[in-house]
This record gives sequence, C-alpha cells and structure tokens, in this order.
Amino acid sequence: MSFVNYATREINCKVVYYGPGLSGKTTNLQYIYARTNPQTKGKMVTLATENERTLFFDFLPLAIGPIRGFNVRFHLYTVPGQSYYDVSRRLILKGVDGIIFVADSQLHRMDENLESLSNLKNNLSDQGYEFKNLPHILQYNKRDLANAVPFLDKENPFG
Ligand SMILES: Nc1nc2c(ncn2[C@@H]2O[C@H](COP(=O)(O)OP(=O)(O)OP(=O)(O)O)[C@@H](O)[C@H]2O)c(=O)[nH]1
Ligand SMILES: [Mg+2]
Repeated sequence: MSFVNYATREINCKVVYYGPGLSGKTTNLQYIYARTNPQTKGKMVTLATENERTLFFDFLPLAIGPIRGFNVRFHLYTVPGQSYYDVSRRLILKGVDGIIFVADSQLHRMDENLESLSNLKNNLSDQGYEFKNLPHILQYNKRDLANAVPFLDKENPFG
C-alpha cells in the first residue's frame, strides 16, 4: 500500500526495478531521468562500481502532480542484480508498492532471469508480501539484440 500522509496531503509510492545483473534496470532509470521535466524530477542518486554495476541502489524521485488535492510522488529504486548483493535487495524491498521485473531477453540469460524471479519471490515472502498480490510489470528488455528469444506465451511466460 502506498503511504498516504493526510497531514501533509502527500501520497508516496515506492516502485522497485528488480532483475538479474546487466538486464537494464539502471538504464531504465537513466532513460526516465533524461526524459522527464526538470520540475517533475529530483536528483538521481546512483551508487555504482567503477564499471557501472549497481553496488547498492539507484534512486529517482518523481513528483507527478496533485490527484484530488494530494501531491503524488513516485520513488523509483533499482536493486543490484548480481547474486551476492542479496542483503541489499532485501533492504530495498522494504515498503515496496510495485515491482518492475526487468528480464534480459537473450537466450543465454534465461537461467539468470528465472533465478532472479525466484529470489524476488523469496525475498518478498520473507517480508510478508506475495508477488502475485503486488502490482507488477514484467519488462522484456533487450528486444533489439539478435539473440533475443521469441515471444511465446503472452499470458505468463515465467509461470
Ligand atoms: N542492446 C541493449 N542494451 C541494453 C538495453 N538496456 C540496457 N542495455 C545495456 O546493458 C548494460 C547493462 O545495463 P544496466 O542498466 O547497467 O544493467 P543493470 O540491470 O542495472 O545491472 P546491475 O546494476 O549489475 O544489476 C549496459 O551496457 C546498457 O547500456 C537494451 O534494451 N538493449
Ligand atoms: Mg544497475
């Protein structure tokens, strides 16, 4: 549930980009940052290694304007996809309102996609959430690459 502050008339929604390493989570935030009106966005915070792998998280606050007198803010986060940063992923999931799972469409990345999805489901259930009850989007990224797998089952390819 998004956080509604009646005193300050604000609604805050936390959206987390999840997925395997190098699937394109940080690129999503960079793209949104580059395309949004300067008055809408706050400062983008990135904690990355020298070779641009996410070390802890990326964070981008967006203020999309008022809805029925409440100022609505989206807080976009990415997690580090590399498997050994699981403690960080669990911390970033706290208080999540929605997930965008960024899958890498390349055939040789399928095992990593499934492993990351299973890791997401486990980390959510450890915190009392259920993936199927949480608003989520499956983003099939890297469709431009020659080795992207064809789209087979539009309903639920990850099962
Ligand atoms: N061809 C292609 N490359 C992409 C696409 N999206 C992202 N990339 C590239 O994939 C690489 C990894 O992207 P990142 O956004 O850093 O990946 P990440 O998911 O944040 O990776 P971690 O921080 O390690 O979890 C970069 O070189 C991006 O430019 C895409 O749709 N197509
Ligand atoms: Mg990243």
